Amino acid sequence: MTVNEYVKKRFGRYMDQCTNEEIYTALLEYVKDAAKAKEKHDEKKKLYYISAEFLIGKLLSNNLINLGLYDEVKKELEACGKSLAQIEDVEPEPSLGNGGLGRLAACFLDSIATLGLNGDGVGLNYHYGLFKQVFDNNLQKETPNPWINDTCWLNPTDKTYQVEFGGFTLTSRMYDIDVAGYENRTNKLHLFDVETVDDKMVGSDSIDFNKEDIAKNLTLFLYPDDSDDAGRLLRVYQQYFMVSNAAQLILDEAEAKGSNLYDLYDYAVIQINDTHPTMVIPELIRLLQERGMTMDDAIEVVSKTCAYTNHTILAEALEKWPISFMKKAVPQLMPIIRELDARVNKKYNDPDVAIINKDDCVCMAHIDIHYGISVNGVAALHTEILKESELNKFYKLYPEKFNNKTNGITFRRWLLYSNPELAAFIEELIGPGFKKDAMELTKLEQFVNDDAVLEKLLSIKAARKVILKDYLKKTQNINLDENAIFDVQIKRLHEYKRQQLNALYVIHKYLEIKAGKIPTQPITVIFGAKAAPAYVIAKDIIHLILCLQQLIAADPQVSPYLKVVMVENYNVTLAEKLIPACDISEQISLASKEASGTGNMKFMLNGALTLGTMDGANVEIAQLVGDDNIFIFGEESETVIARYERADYVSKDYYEKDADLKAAVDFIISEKMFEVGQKENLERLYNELLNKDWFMTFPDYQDYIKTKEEALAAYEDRKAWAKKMLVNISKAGFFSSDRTIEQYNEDIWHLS
Ligand code: 26Q
Repeated sequence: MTVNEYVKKRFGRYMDQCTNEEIYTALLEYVKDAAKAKEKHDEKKKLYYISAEFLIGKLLSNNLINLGLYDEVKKELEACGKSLAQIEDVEPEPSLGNGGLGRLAACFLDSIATLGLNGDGVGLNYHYGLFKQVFDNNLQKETPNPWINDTCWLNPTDKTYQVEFGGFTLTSRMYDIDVAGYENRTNKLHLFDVETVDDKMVGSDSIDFNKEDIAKNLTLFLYPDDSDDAGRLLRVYQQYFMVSNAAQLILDEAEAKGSNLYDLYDYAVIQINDTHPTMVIPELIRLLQERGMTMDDAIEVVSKTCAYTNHTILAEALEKWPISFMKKAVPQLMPIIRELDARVNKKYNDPDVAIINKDDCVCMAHIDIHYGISVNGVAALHTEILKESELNKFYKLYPEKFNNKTNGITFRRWLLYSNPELAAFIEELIGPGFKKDAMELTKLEQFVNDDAVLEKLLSIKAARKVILKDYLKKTQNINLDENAIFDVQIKRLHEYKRQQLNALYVIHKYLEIKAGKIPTQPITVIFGAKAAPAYVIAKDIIHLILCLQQLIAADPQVSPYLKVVMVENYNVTLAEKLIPACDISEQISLASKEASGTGNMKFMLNGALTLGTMDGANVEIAQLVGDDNIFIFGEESETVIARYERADYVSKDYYEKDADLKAAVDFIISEKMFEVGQKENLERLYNELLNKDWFMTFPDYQDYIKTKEEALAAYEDRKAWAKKMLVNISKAGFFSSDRTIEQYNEDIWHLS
């Protein structure tokens, strides 16, 4: 059936007489049917990728591409006077993730299906996801992001389970979203929910709600505010709800395929995405005992089934839940956790590797490491740091469990969909093979001295800048100058990611221009970032950037040469527009702090050059492209780690010795800034930098300025720049999530 026939069947009219909403609804059915036809149910062993976050983005175009229907649907719509882009605007973007970890899970589902592997995602059906960010008076405000309606990708199923908490029981329901692989099978993302949840607890302009009534609030939001105990406790309820459902599903499916449960690991492998799903381990042990297994056997079976991915080296992000929380929310797990702890203590007698620590908290990662088959980091440097410092004691106990799986991204979304102009040009040069085997991009190297190819690369970039300009004008009333260098930093707002360092550069440049030093080329510094609602300093950094944006835009002496733009509500849809248009990709985390980063890979693939520290996967990007094709600055991870160990960093010393740095920092609390901003926020940020600067922006400041100037100067030699772009694109194949997933399968999952 054609789309038009679907439309006619659903609405009794043909496309040319339908609204975009109606066409979207019909297309949704069309795609769901096409995806269903590619489901498979015959393999014995299945991967369950359990994650509290799946930042899937809009799905319509992605599914059309993967199902091989994109071109024909686009043409059919055009023939009826409709554009696919307009239909796509109807689709809301679910915000079922915070950032990197959630987007990685979504890329992985795409690659798992694309490689034809039997693997499903399991998570939660948050009604409002994360929050929608709005700017008000240069401050971030949070509002709900509803995305579920009658016409969405969720398919209700008949599957329901009982989930018991301390004092009450909830009935769950499973909802499924199809995951269509690229020219391959369809898998599922299973999202669990409770029907008692009350959407009306949330007003339209605030994310406040009563945190006590679990039956009514359990799946309203992703990670609600954790600044108080009620919010933190709610997170424990969410996590247990997720994994209890997952565990019941896994056991049901294994038994249905003939497992006697003693051989569970022949039917299931569970990837635990950070520690958020860790309770699946004690929960499975509990359920296996309920089904008649001894504790010894249950522990042995589960220990052969679960694998853990670590995504962070920030100590404060390693989950530790107070026993008091666990006793209240999930009392039935406590005897099991105590038993797991007792066994560890008996064997190793070392409080550092115990499951329950001296503060009576349950160390979630420790459960995963002792009772799992694998522990992996997400970039080479990250895994080395885990082995050598953060998790060194565990590495000594279980060297064979530790392995690296450098992150990747799906090239379907981050090239074929988001940059069709570049994808088509690559295909013209080296044929279509790179779509299935990303390493074929290396064939582009042969064109590194081909002027016509270099010219074309530049013209594609220029065209993408105009597309971004038009999009931001239309959606956010932002004015961009397409002739400026686009310098982009888009990621969650966190001090370790150091948006504040980039902001200090902006101030430095502003002061230079005011002093009469005019840049040869206009530069636009673009930010996109959400801050956690309770993260005060992160919100102050957003305030600083928004104030700079206003101040500079209003200054005719500066604004022709320097522009600051902070896009509102940065999300996957915006990333898809920003990344193809970027010249300079800002990856400036403090070395040792960013586990991997995945935005860095998306930018590289789209021909942006990295300005970055030797951190996370930047290290591997630098190795691949070579020194001439990347702009590296800043102290290296060993230096940083040693300085933390010595605990002798005094930011004021740097400030007092460097007049340029001092001027930039002082500007934060200048009269000019107070005219556009809030004194309280700006002073708090100033004091934080001057007296703490925990993520060491000052030691890297001068090198950052210098290296950024080098990048801006290099941009002026357009041909040399285009060569660097080409080298970056040609080396990006390694960062395909297809490669990452092949490695997970080869080393950990062993699916056929
Ligand atoms: C922790 C404790 C209590 C509540 C919540 C959390 C929490 C929530 C979200 C901890 C971590 C996250 C998200 C982490 C994340 O996104 N990490 C990123 O993962 C990417 C994929 O591996 C990496 O590329 C990034 O470097 C890493 O920061």
